[in-house]
Order: sequence, then C-alpha cells, then structure tokens
Amino acid sequence: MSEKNTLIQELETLQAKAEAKLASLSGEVALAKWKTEYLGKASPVMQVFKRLPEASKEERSQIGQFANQVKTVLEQSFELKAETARQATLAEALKSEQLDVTLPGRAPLNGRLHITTQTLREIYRIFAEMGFQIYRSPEVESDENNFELLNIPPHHPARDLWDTFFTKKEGVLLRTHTSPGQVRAKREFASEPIRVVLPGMCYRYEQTDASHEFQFNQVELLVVGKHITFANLKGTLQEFAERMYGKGVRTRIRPSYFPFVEPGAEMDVECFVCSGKGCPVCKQRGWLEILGCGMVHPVVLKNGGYDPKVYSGFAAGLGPERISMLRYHIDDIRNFWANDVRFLEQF
Ligand code: FA5
Repeated sequence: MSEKNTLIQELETLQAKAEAKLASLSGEVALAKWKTEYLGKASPVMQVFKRLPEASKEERSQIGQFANQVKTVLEQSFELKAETARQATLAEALKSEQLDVTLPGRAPLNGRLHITTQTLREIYRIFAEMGFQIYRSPEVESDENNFELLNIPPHHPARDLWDTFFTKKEGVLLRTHTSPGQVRAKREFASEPIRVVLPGMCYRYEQTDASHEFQFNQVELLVVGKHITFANLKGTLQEFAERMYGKGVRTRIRPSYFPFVEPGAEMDVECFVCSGKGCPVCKQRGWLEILGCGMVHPVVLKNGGYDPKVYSGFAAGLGPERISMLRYHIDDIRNFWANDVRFLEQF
C-alpha cells in the first residue's frame, strides 16, 4: 500500500473514532479534553502534517487536503457539540435558579428614633425657642449632689421621696432625678444668669405600675437671674404645655413639697383616658402629673454660688415618658423600655 493510502486510511479511522467518542460525551470538561486529544498540537491529525515529507511530491497535496478536510469536519462537529452542551447548561441553570421577576419586592425595614428621643427633641425645640440651652450632667452621681446640696441632709425624711439605687462605693448612686445637674450648672456659671434644660435618664428602686418605671427620663429646667418670679415659672410652663399639646389644653398647678424649692408645686394635665372622670391610669384623680417645680430654695442657690439676696430662680423636672403618654394616649409606661417592636414601630 502506498504512503498516501496508508495515511488516508489512518485519517478515516481516526475521524470515525473521534466522531464516535464525541457523540458519547457530555459536559464541558469532557469536551475540552476531547478537543486537546483530537485537535490539539499533539493530536494524530496534526501529526499527519508533520509526516507529509514522508510521502511523494504528488501524494503530498492530496494527503494534505484530506487531512485538512478531516480537521475541518472534526472542528465543526466539535463546535456543534459544544454549542449543544452550552445550551443544555443554560437550560439547567434557568430551571434551577428560577427567578420570578413578577413577585412583589420586599420592603426594606426602616429604623426610627425611639419615641422618647422624639419627645425629648420636641421638648428641646420648644425650650430652645424660649432661649434655653442644653446642659448635660452625669447619671452616676454623688450623694452630695443628688441630695445634700439640694437641701436634703442624710437621715432627712425627705429622702423617702426617692427610692434610690446605691452603688457599692460609699456616697455614689444612680441619680434619682436630674436636679443634681442644677448644682453643677450653677457652680459652673455663678454668678452669670442661667437658662438651661438638663435632660437624661434617672433611676429609682420603684414598684413599677402603669405610670412608674424604675428607669425613666427627666428634663430639668433651670433659670437663675435677678428678679425671676413665680409668674415667670408659671408662664413658661403654660407656654410649654400649649406648644406641646396644643392651645386649650387643660392644666393645673397645685402646691407640693420638694426640699430644694420654696414654694414648690406640681403641674398636671387632664387625663386623656377618662377626660378627667377618673380611671386606673390617673389613679382616679382625673389628672396626670407631668412635672414638679418651684422657686429655687435660698440654701440651694447659695450652695451653687449665687447670693439669694441678689439672685432668684425657678426650676422644674419634667417626665418625657409621661408627656408622650398624654400625647399619644399610651396607657402603660412599661411599654417604653420593654423593647417590643410592635409598640415602638407605631411612633
Ligand atoms: C422630682 O424628681 C424633682 N426633682 C422635680 C423638681 C425639679 C421639682 C425641680 C422642683 C424643682 P418627682 O419625683 O415628682 O420630682 O418627678 C418629676 C417627674 O418625673 C414626674 O412628674 C414624672 O413626670 C417623672 N417621674 C417621676 N417618677 C417616675 C417614674 N417612676 N416613672 C416615670 N416617670 C417618673
């Protein structure tokens, strides 16, 4: 047999074998392997081109042509098969990773400010319009600032008004009200005029109920200057109530006792639940207390560095949670710090 016939026969066998193998394959990895084996540089078809010099001159072009033909046929078969494999992979992916673009999207959950933060900011805004600045003071306080300098010496029965959390360190406690901040502000500014609000968390060892928590916020008001009168205090609080709750809100100021003011008072707002008739929220009183207030006691002014013969002042302690309760008709203060989103997301 001539060299031509041998090579052509070899190529025919090779083509048949390659095509049969290709037909039996599936998967892109197997196909890539097939391509290297039958069309790569070291593949038998390519080797035929190297062996061409072995054939005679006349046979060379015929063998070359035939080898080229085999190579083209194999390449076309490969492309066809590869395309079919790509389509199969795509169809599989479309089936397994199905995405229904007609489904409604999921709304992102928006965070928001806690209801007390919102109320605190509203309180700051109202008092800022009246010329008050914010003065911050610590939640962990000395007994001296929380009680003694506010005219409540040790063993004075007035201490019973505030059930206190004491720390293990002698003379250090969690403040029961924001009034100790008064001492700090006065000592810092004496004897300049003062018009500040002192906000923050307070703590009391309380039996909790619908209107009492053991942690709650207060906002203290403090005004010190010359010729400050009880009329200024009343006017400021009435203006605050109207800006907070709207014109026509029913309030009352009644006498009360706090050792650090003289005279002392409390301000109530009509109960939103019973409209003044009496219910468990207002303890049958018809009114809800929102703040304590009064004219700063001469001893307390003196402790802060102001001469009570020259200066006078007023102070008040507001409860922002109670103020929110009245505003949004919330009937239990324990909701504020229970961290139940069903409650929190309503505001
Ligand atoms: C005081 O704490 C005084 N320091 C207020 C004050 C300041 C009087 C300056 C005079 C001059 P009282 O204990 O009443 O007072 O609390 C004031 C306000 O804090 C209350 O009106 C109420 O709104 C709020 N509050 C008091 N205790 C609680 C509590 N357990 N839970 C929620 N809010 C409370």
